[in-house]
Amino acid sequence: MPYAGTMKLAVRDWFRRESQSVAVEPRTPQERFPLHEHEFGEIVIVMSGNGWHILNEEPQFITCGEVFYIRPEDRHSFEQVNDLFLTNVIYRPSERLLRPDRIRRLLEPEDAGGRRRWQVTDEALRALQPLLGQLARESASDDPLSDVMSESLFTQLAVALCRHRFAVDGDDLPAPARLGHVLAYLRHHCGEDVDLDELAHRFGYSPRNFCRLFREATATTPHNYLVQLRVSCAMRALRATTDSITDIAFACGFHDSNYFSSCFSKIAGASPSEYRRLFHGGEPLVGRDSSPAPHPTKKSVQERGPWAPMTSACSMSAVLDGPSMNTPKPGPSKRTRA
Ligand code: RM4
Ligand code: NI
Repeated sequence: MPYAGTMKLAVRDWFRRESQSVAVEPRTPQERFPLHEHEFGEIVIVMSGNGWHILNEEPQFITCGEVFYIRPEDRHSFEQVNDLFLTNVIYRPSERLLRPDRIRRLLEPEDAGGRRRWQVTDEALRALQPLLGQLARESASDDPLSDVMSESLFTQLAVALCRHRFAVDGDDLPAPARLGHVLAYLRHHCGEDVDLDELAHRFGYSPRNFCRLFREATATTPHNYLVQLRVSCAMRALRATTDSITDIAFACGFHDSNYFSSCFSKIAGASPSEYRRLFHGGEPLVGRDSSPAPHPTKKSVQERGPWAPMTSACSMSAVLDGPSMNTPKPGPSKRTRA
């Protein structure tokens, strides 16, 4: 059994009492966290920064505004985190407001087609802060009434997320979400040539402002974000197809397979062919670090400092050097997406 021995986070370690069904776990920042599943459900809201989230074997490069609904049976881990600030809202069904059918209807309405990865706009993220703050305070309180209050706030949160979320890989974004538009555009078009200066201009940013605001929110540069997206696209293709590595490099927006291999190895800790081999040998991962991920410990919510700020300090780590991705390279002509 490939998953025998996966760590399971237990209700008794993460909830304060039997009657509690919602708790908030701010991660400021989220450290690397090994593969695990839970006895409870989890809403992960990415407040700022970036990192690799492996969800049911699929590596995803994530950044601010993304929202995940993690089911108890899902397995996930966080790797290569870079100022990644999250708010985790963990929940389990109760006899009161949060009956299982109700949770399901709120978090996974039928018209959502089973999607669990979403994005909310920067505006919506800001608007959610007071609600998340109140939920954090209530769920940390000893007052028994706060259990019901937390459930009710959770319901509000679920509705607010439902109203404001949009598909992470879609093109139809609400108007005020400028940075969200840019992130979604990059996710959607990372296999194509992307001119970042032109993109900034199109969304009304000056080139300098664009880089600064982008880095404040995501802890990385637009260029590096694009590289990481292209590598995650390549990881998917290496796992799901038998296409040649060169074809995959081109289909994922690289113009030079050596440059692709070097970016890939830096991020994945394995060359593309090794990665493919390891995956088919049952060892999928990203950034196989020599140091083991720290074993997680439960710290109580009160021990943790104030509420996560919206933006983290601007960190420039993880900027990959290499030729600019939007300059056409000599060599084989660009192929179309596989
Ligand atoms: C961890 C990590 C896990 C989450 C627990 C509650 O730091 O974010 O995904 O399940 O907290
Ligand atoms: Ni988790």
